Amino acid sequence: MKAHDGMYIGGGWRPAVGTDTIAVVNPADEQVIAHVPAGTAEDVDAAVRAAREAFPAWAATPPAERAALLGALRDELGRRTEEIAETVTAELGAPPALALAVHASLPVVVAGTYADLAGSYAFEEKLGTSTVLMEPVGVVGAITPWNYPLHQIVAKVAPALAAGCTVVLKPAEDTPLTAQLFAEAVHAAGIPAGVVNLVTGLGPVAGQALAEHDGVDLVSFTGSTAVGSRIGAVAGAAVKRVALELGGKSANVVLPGADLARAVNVGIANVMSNSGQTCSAWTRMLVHRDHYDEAVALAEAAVAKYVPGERVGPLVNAGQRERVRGYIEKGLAEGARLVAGGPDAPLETGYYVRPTVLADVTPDMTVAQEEIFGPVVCLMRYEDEEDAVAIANGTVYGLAGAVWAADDAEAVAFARRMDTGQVDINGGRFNPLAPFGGYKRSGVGRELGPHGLAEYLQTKSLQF
Ligand code: TXE
Repeated sequence: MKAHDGMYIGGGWRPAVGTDTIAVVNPADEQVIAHVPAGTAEDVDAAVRAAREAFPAWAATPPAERAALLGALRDELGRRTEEIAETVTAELGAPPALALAVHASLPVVVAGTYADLAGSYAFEEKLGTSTVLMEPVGVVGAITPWNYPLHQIVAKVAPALAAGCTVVLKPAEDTPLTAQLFAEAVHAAGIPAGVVNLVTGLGPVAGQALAEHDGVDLVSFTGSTAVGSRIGAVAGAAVKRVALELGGKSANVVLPGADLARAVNVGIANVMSNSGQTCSAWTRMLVHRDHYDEAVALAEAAVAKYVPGERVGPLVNAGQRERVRGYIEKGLAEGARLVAGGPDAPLETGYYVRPTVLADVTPDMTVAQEEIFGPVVCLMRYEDEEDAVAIANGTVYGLAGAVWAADDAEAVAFARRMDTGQVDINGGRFNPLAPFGGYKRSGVGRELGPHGLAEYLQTKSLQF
């Protein structure tokens, strides 16, 4: 597969400082498809310098011009959707239909919202006798994961650019090729040199150097809670702004009176999509005891449609596959009942895991508490609404969730009691303007829409 052998810094591809490379593997057949340079602290330093140099002019660029350039970026991404989809399929293993419909297309929509917002956002407001200016924070260090290789990048870079910040991006080591395509689109869109810079590399080397760099004013990180908490500590010590989008253990709450078949089918589809590698996935399905057995039967039938190698892709790497299989084994050892799937490998090659339904999961089990990040749904039984609220809120996470009820008002009343950042009401619908982010240990800050833009601004009040 096509790959650049350098870093995109200061508006061009330049050679990496070191000679180490990272092998990019196709998780569906375990073959090496490309190599990219493994960035060092020196590469990160060069990129941060370029971003610092570009910052004053970019911050002073009128919002309407930034909006036009973001519109050009949206168009360039739109022109490349097929190439992006093929690349995501190759390095993440996403089935082609999902790669095109979600991985390649969603970022075009998100870039478009920021093209619009850059032009319409109120960067200045009057409050009594004062004028409040919303100014860009400065240089952003963006560290992204592999699960939605392009979306995670665009959800950080587009609002940062709309705000007037410049960026150094360190994408996940599993999916650097999509990040290189993004840099190509940035270049083709005519975004000025140094405004967006890309350093590929390993988390503990390039990622850490970026998070610790004095020239970075804000670190925006999406990934594991363990690494996020370390980045938060580093940023806190340096009194640097930080945004963290971390793990989840979202509850899909089915209230009595809801359309049970729809709730179960959509709930299973939600977790199976992207092989369960979605931080907001509704991994715990909570059903009232009167409807529980029917829900288990519906879940068993629904999951049968998800065939590994067809509708369900592999996990991103062998480590993630082993982790997920380990969780399935642990769930069974702790007393969960296997309804479908299991820990054994469904195919001889590729990092596949069987789409799995675990029933009779109780809140004290490891599988009810920890993020599995695979195609595994836990069915839990509740006695009454109080019990459902306690179970839904009974983890350290609070990223997303869903409520199904006889009508929206009843679902909303329940959603108000959930300690979580986003709730889909009777199915829900993706809205790129709606803020996305965590309560509790799911993170700090919000992405998407105007709230996502505000993360990259700092306020100055002028007193008259
Ligand atoms: O994440 P890491 P991993 C969760 C999910 C998954 C688990 C582990 O539960 O099973 O995390 O995945 C960079 N300093 N999520 O190991 O390591 C790394 O290079 C700076 C949830 O892949 O957190 C990559 O770019 N950066 C999730 C990014 O952090 C470091 C998405 C994420 O990798 C670093 C992915 C360091 N010391 C995993 N160490 C979500 N919230 O969507 C690593 N990185």
